[in-house]
Order: sequence, then structure tokens, then C-alpha cells
Amino acid sequence: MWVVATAGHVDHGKSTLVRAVTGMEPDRWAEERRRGMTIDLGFAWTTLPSGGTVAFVDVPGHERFVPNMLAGVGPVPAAVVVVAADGGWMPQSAEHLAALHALGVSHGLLVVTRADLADPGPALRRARAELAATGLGAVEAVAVSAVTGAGLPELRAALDRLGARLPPPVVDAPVRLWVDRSFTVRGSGTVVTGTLGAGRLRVGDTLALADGGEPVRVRGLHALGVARDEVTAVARVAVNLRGVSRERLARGAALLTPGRFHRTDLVDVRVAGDPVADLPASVMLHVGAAAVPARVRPLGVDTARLRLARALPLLVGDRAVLRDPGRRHVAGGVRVLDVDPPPLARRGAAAARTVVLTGLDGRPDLAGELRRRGLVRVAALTRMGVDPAGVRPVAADWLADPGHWRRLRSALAAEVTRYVREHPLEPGAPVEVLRQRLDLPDRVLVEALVAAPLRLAAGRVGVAGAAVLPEPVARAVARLRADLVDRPFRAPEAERLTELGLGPREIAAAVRAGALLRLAGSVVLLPGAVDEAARVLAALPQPFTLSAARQALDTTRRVAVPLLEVLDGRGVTRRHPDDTRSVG
Ligand SMILES: Nc1nc2c(ncn2[C@@H]2O[C@H](COP(=O)(O)OP(=O)(O)OP(=O)(O)O)[C@@H](O)[C@H]2O)c(=O)[nH]1
Ligand SMILES: [Mg+2]
Repeated sequence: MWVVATAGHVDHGKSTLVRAVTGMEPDRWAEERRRGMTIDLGFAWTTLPSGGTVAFVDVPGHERFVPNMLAGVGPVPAAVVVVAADGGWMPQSAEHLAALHALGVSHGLLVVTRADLADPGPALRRARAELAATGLGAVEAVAVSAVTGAGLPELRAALDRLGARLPPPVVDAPVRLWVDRSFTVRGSGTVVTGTLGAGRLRVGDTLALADGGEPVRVRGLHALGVARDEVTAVARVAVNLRGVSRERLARGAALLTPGRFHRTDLVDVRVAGDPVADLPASVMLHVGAAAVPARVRPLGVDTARLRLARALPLLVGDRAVLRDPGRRHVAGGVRVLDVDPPPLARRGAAAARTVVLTGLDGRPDLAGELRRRGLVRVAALTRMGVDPAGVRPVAADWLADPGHWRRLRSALAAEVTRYVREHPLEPGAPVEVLRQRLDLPDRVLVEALVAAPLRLAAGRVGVAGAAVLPEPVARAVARLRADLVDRPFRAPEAERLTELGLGPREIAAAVRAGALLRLAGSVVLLPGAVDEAARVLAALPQPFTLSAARQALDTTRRVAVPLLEVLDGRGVTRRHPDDTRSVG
């Protein structure tokens, strides 16, 4: 199925044309039929000679109903521009065309209607020239009369060719269904309709309401009036929802694949059309089927920041229309450049931002996003409409700009060095402290930044082999070394340690720095003591007892027991079942 919207001035024969082609009545309301005028969107469809199906979104042409027109064309990729042979190019011909251009609609047909009432030539030539100057470019044109039926077969063939030219839909994309109609069906509950531009819907799917994010279950699906288990884009679709009132789903609401869209009330955009300096401070932003008041803050000649009255699920690259409701005038087409822009609080921030925006074109750009953001989560990028594939996360689901990551790495080294200098008795800087000092959003990033000679152990980052003892501790160790010169296995008693000022923290620091060897608790020797003990014990008759070892080492049981255990552990000594030991 393909979906096309009509466009054109009031009374130029859009609905009559849709009726003639489809045999269905697009004007749904009694009031529309009474007044002979379309007020709201109409829907009709037909099968073409190729067997393909075309669904029309028929829009009102009257100036007052342009917002309804915009809700209809917003999500639709192709248009049939209608001009009456006897009416010619009129204000809403121009305004509708401006809207199609703003939305980036690049596929369509030109139909000159009421060809039985006047020569279609002049209207056709003028309209063709107008379309050629827009994104629609050179389109096929057909003159028809709904009264005589002339041109209708040609129109159906042209619709077939149009369908064949449309780009294939992206069916594995996340769903963003803009609601253009909602109603209640007795016994079924709430039903919404919309144009499914991409993705796929299935009965039983859970979707999220764009406004609030709460989940809703798809209870039933219809496409072109037929119940379906699954509908793939592009399609007109009616969705029956469980557990949500119709009021929550007025036109402009959206149903989303959960977790795949970023809701934002702040966007930076490029504006084509009027210079941004000429835009009123308040405009209406029309995107999808939504219309939201927006405050404009110009940032440069053709870029601006929009503050929306309500958050919308927008993606980088989205197209929208800015309309001045006061002057009833399409003021410009919008291309979304950034859906998560930085605040402009600091002096000079706006000027700097203007420079950044000048370089953006609304095409999702992974390297550029990383450069601008430094660090960003995979899911956050996906929700902005930027495909994160091709870049490996630096930690968990974090992506980093390579330059930024290098700078963080050296900043981490500097912070660790500083911390260790300020806290010489601690075995390094706590990860959380470093996270705060580097202003990082997640501790896993600190851990991932650790590289030699930095070392991560027990939640702290230290410098391997670079522990420098504070002056008083180094002095105390030197005095201890003097104590141990003659009797290297006489570990200092508690009183001596106190005298030297070596408490548990100082001992731990000296052990980490490699200045002392800890056998157990506060039993410490010099680092060379183990090798020395191995030599002494090797000279004993083998095997030897604990007592013999103690005497040979000239020490006490307090030292000999843990020292032998350390030697056992290192494989220097072997312990026999009778508790004697041998070296080797
Ligand atoms: N003679 C003749 N009359 C036509 C033709 N097409 C439409 N009309 C008449 O033109 C009038 C307007 O037609 P509509 O189809 O309602 O026009 P519209 O463009 O849908 O108007 P809005 O939806 O209000 O913008 C109606 O009276 C139609 O009967 C045609 O090909 N020939
Ligand atoms: Mg109509």
C-alpha cells in the first residue's frame, strides 16, 4: 500500500477527485456534505491496475483549516497537488505547496481538475512551474474531469507509476505513529488512526504513549477496513488500544516503540524560508500530526532554538512546518538538527552554538555527535535518531569521542597523582572521588580510563610502583632498618612500633611502598628477610623443627610461625606430616 495526501486550494475538486478514483466518500461529516466543503481529514482507498493499493488522505483546502491539512500531510511521503482548470493558482495552492516543500515531500503528481469547465493548459503550466521550484520538482501531470470521467484512467496509471517510484519503506524501523483521529468503538474501546510511515505493528505489541511514556497494548489492528494481525509500513492503520482513554490520544499524540525515542521540548533547527530574525517570537510547530506552540530563539541567520509548549518524540533530521497562526502563513520549513541541545547559560554560549549549528545539516552523524557530546550512551544516540553501529563502547554502553577519551585519560592520571600526593597513606584515589573530580556520569568510565602505570584495586586507582612514603614514615622505616641490621628476624614489638610512630595506616603504606614486609598483622620485617631466611634454613640439617628454625633465625615464635608459613606459601620450604620442614 502507498499513502498519498491531496493538496490544493478550497473547492478545486480534491474530494471529488478522490471520490471519483476510489468510489469512497472522503468527507465523513454531515456538516462537510451539507456545506460542500472539507473541514477535517478524509480517508479513502482503491486498488490500481497494477494490483497495488493507494490510500488517500484527503485534506481541506480552506484557509481556516490549514492546521488540519498539515496534520494530514505531516507523516505522508507523497502528494497529489490539485489545481482547478477554471480556478488557477490560488493562495492555498501556494500555501499547501510551501508546506509540502517544508516537509520535504519529494514525490507527487499534479492533477488539473474541472477540465470540463476550462482549458486546463494555463493552470497546468503555472502549477508545473510552481512545483518545479520545490522539492517535488518535475512531476507527472494529468488533466481530469470528475464529471465526464476524462483523464481518470490516465490518473490511475500515473498513480501506479508514482507508487513504483516511492522509496521502499523501512519495515524494521521503530514505530512512531502520529495519531490523526481517535474514537471509541462500543465494546472495543479506544481506536486511533494514523499513517504508519515506517516499522511494523502487531496485535499484542506494547507501545508507549509519547505523552507520558506509559505502555499501551495493541488489542486489534485494521488496515483499509480489514482486521489484521500485523501491518507493515507504509500503511493507513487503525489501532485498537487496551487501557487508555480516548482523551489521552487526541490528534497529535503519538504511539512509539518503547525506549526508542527521545521526548524533548527543546530543539535546535535549521529554518528554510523566512530568515529566522523575521520569525515571530511565537509560532506553531507542525510535525507529524502534531501542532505545538513554540518560542523561537534565533541562533544565526537560518538556525534557531525552539522551546516547545509540550515535549514531542523528535529525531535528528525530522522535518516540520513553522506557521504563523496570526498571519496564517507558512513561515518556514524546519529540519531538526539536535533534539538534546546544550543549555546556553554561559556568556558566549549562544555565539558558540551558532557556529556549531552552521556545520549541521540534520543528517544523523555519529562522529559529529560524539565530538560534540564527548561521552554518550548508545541508547541515548539511538533515541535521537543516530545509528551508533560501528563504534565500540569504551565501557558498558558508553561511547566516547577518541580525542575526548585521550584527554580524560591524562586528566585521570593527573588527578590520581594529585590525590596520592595529598593522601600519601592511602592506597590510591577512590573511584567515586575521581568520578566527581573529572565530572563523569558513571563510575565504569573511571575504571575504563585506568591504564598503566595506573592500577585499579579495591575501588581505588593508584600508581603502580610509584608509592612514595611521606617523610615521617620513611624516617621511621629507616630507624627500623637500623634496628634489624644485626638481628633481621627480630620483628619490632608493639611498643617499638608506637615509639617509631608506625601505626596500622603507616605500616600499610610502608608495606604498599615495598619498604616493609608484612608476615601477619603488625609482624613486619624488611623486604629481604624471606630470601635471607631461606639461606639460613637451607644450612640446617634437613628436615628441621620449628624450634630449630627459630633458634637458627634468632627470633621468637611470634615471628618464626608466620615466617615459615610465608616460606611454605612460596614453595621455599615444605612441611611434613610430623610438622618438621625441609628446604626445597
Ligand atoms: N464540473 C466539474 N465540477 C467539479 C469537478 N471536480 C469537482 N467539481 C465540483 O467542484 C466543487 C468543489 O469540489 P470539492 O471536491 O468539494 O473540492 P475540494 O477541493 O475538496 O474542496 P475543499 O475540500 O473544501 O478544499 C464541487 O461542487 C464539485 O462538484 C470536475 O471535474 N468538473
Ligand atoms: Mg474536499
